Amino acid sequence: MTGAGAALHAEHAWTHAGWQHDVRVGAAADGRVRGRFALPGMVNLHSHAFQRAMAGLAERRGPGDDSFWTWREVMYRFAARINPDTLRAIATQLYVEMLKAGYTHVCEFHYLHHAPDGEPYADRAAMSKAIIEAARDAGIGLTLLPVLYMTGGFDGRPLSARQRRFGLSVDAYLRLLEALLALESPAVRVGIALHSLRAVPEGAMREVLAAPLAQGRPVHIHIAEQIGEVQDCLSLRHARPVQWLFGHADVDARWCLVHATHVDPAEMHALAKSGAVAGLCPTTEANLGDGLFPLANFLDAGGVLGIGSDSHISVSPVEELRWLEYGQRLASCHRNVAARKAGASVGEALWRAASRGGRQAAGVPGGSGVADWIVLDDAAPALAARDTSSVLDSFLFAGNVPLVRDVMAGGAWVVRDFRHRDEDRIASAYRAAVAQLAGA
Ligand code: NGQ
Ligand code: ZN
Repeated sequence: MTGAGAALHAEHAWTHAGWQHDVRVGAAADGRVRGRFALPGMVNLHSHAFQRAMAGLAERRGPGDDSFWTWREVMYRFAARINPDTLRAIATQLYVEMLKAGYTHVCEFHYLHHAPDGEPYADRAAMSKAIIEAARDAGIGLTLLPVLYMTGGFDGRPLSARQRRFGLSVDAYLRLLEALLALESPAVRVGIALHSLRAVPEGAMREVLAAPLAQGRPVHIHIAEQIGEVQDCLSLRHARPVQWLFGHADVDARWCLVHATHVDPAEMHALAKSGAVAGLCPTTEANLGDGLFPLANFLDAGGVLGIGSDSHISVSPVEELRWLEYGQRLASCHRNVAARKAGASVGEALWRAASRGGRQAAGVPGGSGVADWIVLDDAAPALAARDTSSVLDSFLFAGNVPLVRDVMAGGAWVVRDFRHRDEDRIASAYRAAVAQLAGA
């Protein structure tokens, strides 16, 4: 923390050690912001950026009972129209929205590798580079997770026509990983991802996890989101998905198990004990009808969690954390679930857990060198007469007026007075891209 020329001067700044007072951070290279309450920026640990542009377009009932699987068909049809230019425009707008909402880093779980017909682009990293350019343009920290996707189901069936553009062999995957590692910088990290147990055969999983390039990096996987996949896994692999994964991989703190919705008590304890992050995406999980993660028992077992906006039906850490808590209240008929000790604040418990787990999942260090801050709106009525004991609860639970006024990401102010530094240009490019997709 630096002195008089600081970029941020907060009356109260919330750190992992608790609230600190009269805090000055960074050098004032691009101006100084003063505020009453500053919080560390949130990590969004799970994103499929292209899906932002279809948010709201799958809310009309189809001919039968709609489900995750019917939504996926709509999503596949939409994905089939995305190219590197539209991906860049959508992702840049999405990342601006994330910053304005209080996310300062995003883990992009990226599997749209090839052209719509399944043929690789001349530059096989063209789509990944569109993501990197988007993050740089918006000014958000990025952990790019190129995804291995090989099969259409647990039975090893080939990819469907619409899935072909996701497909990579292990060799092609490792070549892509190598190309992306060369693009790493302080703002861009690279991890690895297995789409799901449905999409990655056991042998391929082992090869990728054993590859020298993969060592020491975050490993993300979608798991046990839907009951149907638990049933398929049981019938073909004779174990539940999380149980199978723990039996076949060394799951440790490098891992992020995205969703992990349907876990039995033994799986939940194994996950908590492993130190892996449970990557919870409450608004998407609600939107897709996934189910509820056993939050209270997981927290009591010492489990690590983080949040993601996944399909981007909503882009707000406030909404993710609020619905994480509200889902539990609705299901259990109790209040204040995420706060596990008498006197504890739910808002603080949620923000602390999700920022710690998010950083772990993203592979970015936390601690005193943090250059990612959000400053809340001093003038907001919802925060009137709040102090350090109540501000996080009011921030997360009191209404829907945006309360994030300024955002510093990677040491630079990217949002000042509710405006992103380039939001008009980026929104126009986004509108043009979406108009083009609608006409495509
Ligand atoms: C995805 N999304 O990869 O975008 C997935 C749907 C799948 C979520 N699971 C596709 N929320 O899981 O096969
Ligand atoms: Zn996902």
